[in-house]
Amino acid sequence: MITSPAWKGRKYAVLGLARSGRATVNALLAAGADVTAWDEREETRVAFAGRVTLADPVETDLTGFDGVVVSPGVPLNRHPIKPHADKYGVPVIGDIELFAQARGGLPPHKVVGITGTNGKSTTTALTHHILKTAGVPTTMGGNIGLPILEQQPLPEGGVYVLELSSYQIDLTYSLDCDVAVLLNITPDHLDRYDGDFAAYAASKSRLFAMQSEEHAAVQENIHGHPDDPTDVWGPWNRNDQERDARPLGSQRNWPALQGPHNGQNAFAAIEVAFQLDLPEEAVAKALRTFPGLPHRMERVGERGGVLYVNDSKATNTAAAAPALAAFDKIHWIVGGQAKEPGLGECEQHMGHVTAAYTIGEAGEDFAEALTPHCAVSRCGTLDKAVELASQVARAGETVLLSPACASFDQFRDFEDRGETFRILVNSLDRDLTA
Ligand code: UMA
Repeated sequence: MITSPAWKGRKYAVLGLARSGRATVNALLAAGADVTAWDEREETRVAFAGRVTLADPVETDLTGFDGVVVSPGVPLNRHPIKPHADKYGVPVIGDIELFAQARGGLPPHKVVGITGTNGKSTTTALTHHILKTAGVPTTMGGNIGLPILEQQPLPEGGVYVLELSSYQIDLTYSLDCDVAVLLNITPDHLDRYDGDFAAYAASKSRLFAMQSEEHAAVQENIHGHPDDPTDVWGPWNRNDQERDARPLGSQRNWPALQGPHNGQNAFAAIEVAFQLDLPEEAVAKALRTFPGLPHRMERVGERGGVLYVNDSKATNTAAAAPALAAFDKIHWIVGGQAKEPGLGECEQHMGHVTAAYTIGEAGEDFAEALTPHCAVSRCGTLDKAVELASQVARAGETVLLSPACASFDQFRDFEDRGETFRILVNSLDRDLTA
């Protein structure tokens, strides 16, 4: 656990008690802080009874509090906590800000912060894998699902790799990343920014504004504001050095990093590695051996020359498009709970799709939209789709689960859907080699 003597005797309110809130409470209590905690769900907050004062900070007199630590999932633009805390002059912060405050007490280390609309988790995991391959002590945390305060402190010379969402950056004020990365920025999460893309982009730009002058900023393929690309990003573009990445080999030899989007993720991680002076051979080896993330273009097996790929994390058409771009002769399993009508960004890659197998609530709508492009089978469920696709697909072709939809109509979540796909593939009649 990461904690700080600076919090001893201080008074904090913690709002939201899921992954990041739980880690926050544990770190603050370990430091000897006085903690008031709350979650709107009773079944969540009762687990903390006896360890903290259970009270809703919105209804608490915050005089004498040193901070309100809010979970990233609490919508700051609508929730009354921010105006309430402002009345008492109490800062509203997140667990990443607490980590920033704890840094002074940790052995000398570096922090890499990675943000962007898409590709954050892959780039974070790849950067972590490169550091490990180079023998550098490293840990990853943040939006990737691992609260940073729950991780073990690193020995001297270690590098913390943080995946940061705009929600987390909004709650952070003093994180000076040694290397900060912006992958891309396209409209997303606009409900949290009152529909204002510039406000969302400005949130991400704060990661760079917090850096001291001598620290490095890496920016890939930035899509600026549609009306004025220079509006938010102009002043922050300090990534002006050309690098020769050729000694690292070709993307063709990086199996878990196929497709143009992964090319961008890989080059961002390579740039971080250059900034951290990591040896080229280690970087080259790491790119070849990166296993990828579960449910993201994850190769789950090969049977009779047919590759099976789990991309269950693709819960909208924009997220499914990279997988369609990355493979050829695809047998595409698609459908679930649709986020938008039509094929969206997938349409431009239909030349790669040999046949489609539709499932879930949106199956019929997809079947109609796909009929002009390829052979379509209305399968309804994932088990039927895998069964049929495995019969139809020929050697050299790919069976791809990239549903372009949420999973909640038929599965607990996208992970459950991906695991079910893995089990179905593994139970196909011949042995598979991943
Ligand atoms: N809650 C309240 N009041 C509210 C709203 C929520 O009490 O008004 C409570 C909920 O009842 C719940 C808790 O707050 O118990 C939820 O907090 P949370 O949603 O922040 O959940 P965590 O488990 O702490 O997860 C957070 C991040 N969640 C979000 O940003 C929504 C996780 O990112 C992150 O991995 C985790 O911290 C560890 O750092 C997830 C995510 O969906 C993966 N991120 C978004 C994305 O990637 O698109 C940004």
